[in-house]
Amino acid sequence: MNGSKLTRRSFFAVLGAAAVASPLRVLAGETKSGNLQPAAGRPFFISTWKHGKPANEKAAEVLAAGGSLLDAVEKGINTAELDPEVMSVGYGARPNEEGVLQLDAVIMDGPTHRAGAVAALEKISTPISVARRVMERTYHTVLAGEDALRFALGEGFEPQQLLTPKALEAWLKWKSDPQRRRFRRGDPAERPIVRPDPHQQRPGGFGDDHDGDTITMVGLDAAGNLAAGGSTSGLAWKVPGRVGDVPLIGCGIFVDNAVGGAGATGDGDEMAKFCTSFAIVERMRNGMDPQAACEAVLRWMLEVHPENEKIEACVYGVNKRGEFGAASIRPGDFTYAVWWPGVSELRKAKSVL
Ligand code: SD4
Repeated sequence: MNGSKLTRRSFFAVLGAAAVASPLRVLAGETKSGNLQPAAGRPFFISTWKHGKPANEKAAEVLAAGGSLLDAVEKGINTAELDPEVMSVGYGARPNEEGVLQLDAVIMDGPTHRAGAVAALEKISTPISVARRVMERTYHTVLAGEDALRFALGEGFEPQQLLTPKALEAWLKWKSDPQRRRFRRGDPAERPIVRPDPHQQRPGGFGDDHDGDTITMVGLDAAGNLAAGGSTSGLAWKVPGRVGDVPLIGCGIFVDNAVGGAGATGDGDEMAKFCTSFAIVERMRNGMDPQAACEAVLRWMLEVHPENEKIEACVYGVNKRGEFGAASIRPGDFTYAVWWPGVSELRKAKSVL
């Protein structure tokens, strides 16, 4: 056991050193759209936003230390959940319109094609870990609300206050804005859409800063197996009980171990209607490269709802060979992180507009 860990570690170290020492092209090919791709047979992680970089690095570390790919995805995403500066995931995220944090998370395992998710979970800082328990310790796929919390407590998770002073301050500011208060609960007729309207806000329809929203991650190990996960507080100031795209299997993330995986971030209320991650994997199954598949799904969203030109919709896909692509609808929207031995970096996705 120890011997195999050492072998794996040194294998990564050699690859890492080679990647740093050689021109990237020696180790990486290019897709038609110009995205560098890692060669097959090496681990690879891709995650959303700048907090995806430390998450990928943690995932790679867990895998190199002998953890499973699921461990890697879970622990990688835990880094964003536990970082109070990431105000859209886990501890310290922005609450719903009542000032309560309700979190969504999901995990999916390629080899067994099993998945687990939690929706509108309160008081638990690491919802992806609860999602994993749902997958591994129940027959079910998604648990929601109070009963998801009851399940988590039964599994030994500690309840805690997730609202940090910084998030409380942001919520109080939002709440005291007369323009926004009009749309609070109790006046549903005046609430055609939760404020801030994600169609109007830029940057940060999902909060006040940008380059940091939901985390979704797809991981590929050296054997070509896939796993994926996601965690989010969803839309800031959302209507209580709102469930976004992240915990809906095939929307926030999806993997098919024979084909590849995909993940999404952005306006989940709109993206969920297109099962974006599943749609990308299906296009890859039918022969598209990941970049073309991502762009095709976003173009489909625009064809069906032309007003989607205003929304933040960001996606990525990776196939079993480790080729990857990423795209957003609007220019400049999407920063994502990639990791493979010797490389850990942020990239800007192409837009379809
Ligand atoms: C949601 N898709 O709950 C998430 C939000 C998000 O970047 O991804 N923000 O709608």
